[in-house]
Amino acid sequence: HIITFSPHFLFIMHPDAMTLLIPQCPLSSWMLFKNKCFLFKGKSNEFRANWSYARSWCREQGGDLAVIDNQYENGNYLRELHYPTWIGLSDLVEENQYAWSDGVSPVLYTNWNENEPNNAGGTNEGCVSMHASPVFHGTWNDTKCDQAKPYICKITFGTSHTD
Ligand SMILES: [Ca+2]
Ligand SMILES: [Ca+2]
Repeated sequence: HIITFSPHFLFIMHPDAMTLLIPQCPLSSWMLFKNKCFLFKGKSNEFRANWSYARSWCREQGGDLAVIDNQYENGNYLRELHYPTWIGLSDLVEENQYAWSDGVSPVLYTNWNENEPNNAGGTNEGCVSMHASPVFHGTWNDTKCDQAKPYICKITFGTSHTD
């Protein structure tokens, strides 16, 4: 018997009074990966946005831009990566101090491409995207925040975003 429903967990009361917690993503378009739901927005060219808009959009869904914590997780996104794609990392708050846009996740892992981050051409590149080209596939690049790109949102279980 289903007794209650929350955005992220389905609570089921087993006949033997054993309660099961089954992680649920908010909509079927979100995919469950370990303790996160993620949504790849714009992968088929239908929609692209600058980094700030992308972050706002993800927050409106109750999440934030993607946080990537390890190589395994980074690899999980690559199957759908066809164009340089925003993730939640930036150095907008303090130059050269890269932080995740949810404001709480520590930077546990980075996958910079060779010679990145580089503020290319002496410009202030502040937002991070994943390369989609065959050669640099899945590596990270600091780039200009006002470029329109696909993006990845995440919702992490056990946290809620308050802004
Ligand atoms: Ca920078
Ligand atoms: Ca760069």
